[in-house]
Amino acid sequence: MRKHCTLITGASGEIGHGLIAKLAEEGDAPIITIDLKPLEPELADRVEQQYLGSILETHLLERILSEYEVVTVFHLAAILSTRAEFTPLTGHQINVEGTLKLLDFAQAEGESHGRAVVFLYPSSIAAYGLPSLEAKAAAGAVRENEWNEPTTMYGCNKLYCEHLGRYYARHYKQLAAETLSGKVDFRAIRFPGLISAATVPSGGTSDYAPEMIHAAARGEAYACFVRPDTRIPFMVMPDAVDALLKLARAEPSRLRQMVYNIAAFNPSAGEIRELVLASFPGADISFRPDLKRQAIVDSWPADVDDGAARSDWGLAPRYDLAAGFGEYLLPRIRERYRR
Ligand code: AKB
Repeated sequence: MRKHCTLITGASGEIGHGLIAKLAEEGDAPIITIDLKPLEPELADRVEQQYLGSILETHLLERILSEYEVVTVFHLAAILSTRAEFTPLTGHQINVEGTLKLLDFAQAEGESHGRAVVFLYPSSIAAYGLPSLEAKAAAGAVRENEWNEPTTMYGCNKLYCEHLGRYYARHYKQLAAETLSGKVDFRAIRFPGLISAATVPSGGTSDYAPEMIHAAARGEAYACFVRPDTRIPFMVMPDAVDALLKLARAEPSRLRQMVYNIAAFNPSAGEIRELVLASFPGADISFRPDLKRQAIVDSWPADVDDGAARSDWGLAPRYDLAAGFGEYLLPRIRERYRR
């Protein structure tokens, strides 16, 4: 008999870090992971099996299919927005072809064990594309179906994969004699910029916020690559992980859509600097905008309407900006760099 489990791809990345800790603590099902990089030893102890390799390797997925009955997939593996602009074809390969492989894997699992596999997909505010600062200011809190014209490869990949997820869930092989759809229960969250005390991101364009905070805590100078007035939504990692788990566990009948915005606060880069200075008074934080990365962040909304997530599956971030800094980031980051 194959064993029930939860599969996490891209497990050694930022979200994986928090997710493994929380899932292992709750102990619902054994966790198996796929990543190119091994997990840190402390996390490795909490998973049943690590598969080292790429999500594009068919033999890895086939091995998992033969050994495990995967009940839930958290498909976190991705190449983020800045990195994908330097290597768009690789970005497309990992972000789109990789997701297609995982959706196909989930379909095969669902067909073999007869129940829908819950497939959690972290999409992004990068799925939006506002054409100008005027449009961004006028748009306010954008809804899921507005401004879906991303300017980055990563944003295009995320938006398209949301459609692929919907296809697998509702329309897969619609001309076949028997109904094959319904074996993938696709659920996506459009994440804002994320800030973790445990990890520093790399390859993203919302990275200026976590980079600024971590640099100050390490006593290093930081030149922020966007203007002080730049504003996008953010959330701290524990709330991001809670949101993923809440959506994963939501009753299907409550979900009126497949893709949900979420956010917790939306400070400007200047406001983040002020907060960091209040905690690290000597911090050397300046602004040296990189016009090209700035243009990407300017195309993302200043705020998102996450009313659907709140009413359908109870999104309720615990941390606003002040609590995120005071109760989560600062104590944990101070502790981290004191060691
Ligand atoms: C990035 O900056 O690429 C990501 C994102 C906003 O999805 N953090």
